[in-house]
Amino acid sequence: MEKTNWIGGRPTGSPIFEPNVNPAKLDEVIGHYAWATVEQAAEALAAAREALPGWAASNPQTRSDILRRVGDELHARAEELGALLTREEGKTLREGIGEIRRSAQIFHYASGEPLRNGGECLPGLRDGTTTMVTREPVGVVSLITPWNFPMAVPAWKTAYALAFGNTVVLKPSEATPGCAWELADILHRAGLPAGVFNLVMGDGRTLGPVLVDGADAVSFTGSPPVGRAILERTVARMTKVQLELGGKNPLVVLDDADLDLAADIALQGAFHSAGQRCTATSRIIATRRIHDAFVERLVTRIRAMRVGDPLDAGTDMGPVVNQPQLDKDLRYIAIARDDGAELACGGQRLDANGYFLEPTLFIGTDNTMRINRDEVFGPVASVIPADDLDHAIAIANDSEHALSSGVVTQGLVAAETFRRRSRAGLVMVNAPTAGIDYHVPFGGRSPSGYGGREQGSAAVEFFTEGKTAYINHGVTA
Ligand code: UN1
Repeated sequence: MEKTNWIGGRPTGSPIFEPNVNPAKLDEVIGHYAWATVEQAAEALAAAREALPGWAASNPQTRSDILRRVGDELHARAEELGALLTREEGKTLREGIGEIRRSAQIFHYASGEPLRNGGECLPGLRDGTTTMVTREPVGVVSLITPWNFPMAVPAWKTAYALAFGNTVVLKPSEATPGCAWELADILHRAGLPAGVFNLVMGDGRTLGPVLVDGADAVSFTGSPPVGRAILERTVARMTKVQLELGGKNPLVVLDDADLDLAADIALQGAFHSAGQRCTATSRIIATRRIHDAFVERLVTRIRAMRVGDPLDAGTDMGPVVNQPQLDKDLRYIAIARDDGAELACGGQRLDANGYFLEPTLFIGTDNTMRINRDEVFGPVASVIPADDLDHAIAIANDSEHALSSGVVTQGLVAAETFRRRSRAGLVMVNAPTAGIDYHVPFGGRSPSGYGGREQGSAAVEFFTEGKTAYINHGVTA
């Protein structure tokens, strides 16, 4: 099965087609996907540029209807597309279907934005004048998305970009082009005019510079080094840029926590989706009094996890996404042991016909160890002991990352103290650090995030430009 790019409303082939391989069954090829050339990326930008005036001026009802239809189709096909997502990315089928449903909800929510996109009207300070503050599309936007949420991240960037009248070139991760291709297909059948949305699949190093240089705005979710390279290019051209980068997310478990709840929350945050979420829990900070009892509960739960084919209903954790990621996970497991961390469970690769790794927990770690500094992006977490709330907050905030954080406590004062003092963009109280709602702003503080939050009420900031008008109509009565 060959899947092409979408440029100017047309399926467009390429000299290069690459296989998309199931990380749970390495002999299973899901399809062959066209890798766009640099020239094709430029053509996609040109098509988006040509389509911009028409789409920017389109009736809000037209935009709303198209986005709603996209959401409807995603809902209707959630099981089928969830299975595709699972086969290309490796998260469990329940998570895959959940991600498609979430993407549908994102399109439905965003379908209201064209109608809600109001402004402000204020009296001018000179007699007989009024000022109006309105919003306009930014223009052509390049959206560059990661493999770990192959439908949800393309959905939440694309839905808002289109809602506010921008035209789009989307480049999904080369590891998971399947969901983005389906999204492109659905968008076109939902009635999107040619060129409003373009899909170029392939290698980021080749296509990235063209896509970044040719856009009016760039929204990227992915690794910190790539984010920094994009930032430098966009700053030089004064292009609007939004980056969602790494996390090293702490979960604090306090003396008064419900320890079963804490263990459930830690397990979900650290190991669901095989830990491959920028919001995943990787540093579990437990106060000394409950440390051993908490670790015992967590280890029991980890040992009970069934790792295997993510399409099987009984599976709790699938494979990691590919060989480089598996290598990185194993490298960090070795580094942690070398640095003196104690392996509480896991640590081994499983079945060689897929990239399966045991869920892995280290104890006896401190916050200076590399396992607690660098983002691993796999099913690997560690426990750091702390004296009390103040000490735990100091450890939680001592990181180069500031995306998500969590606290487990039954105390209102401790929870509110943590909420205020945590230096993260997201704070979870008695809830996992990962797993977000689609209707509220999402993102981290620098350097985990840059250029404003995504989704909910925040999306309008990035995907529009403001205009302030002064109107001298002369009417004072
Ligand atoms: C979630 O925690 O549900 O790449 C979403 C990521 C984030 C999305 C996290 N952009 O993991």
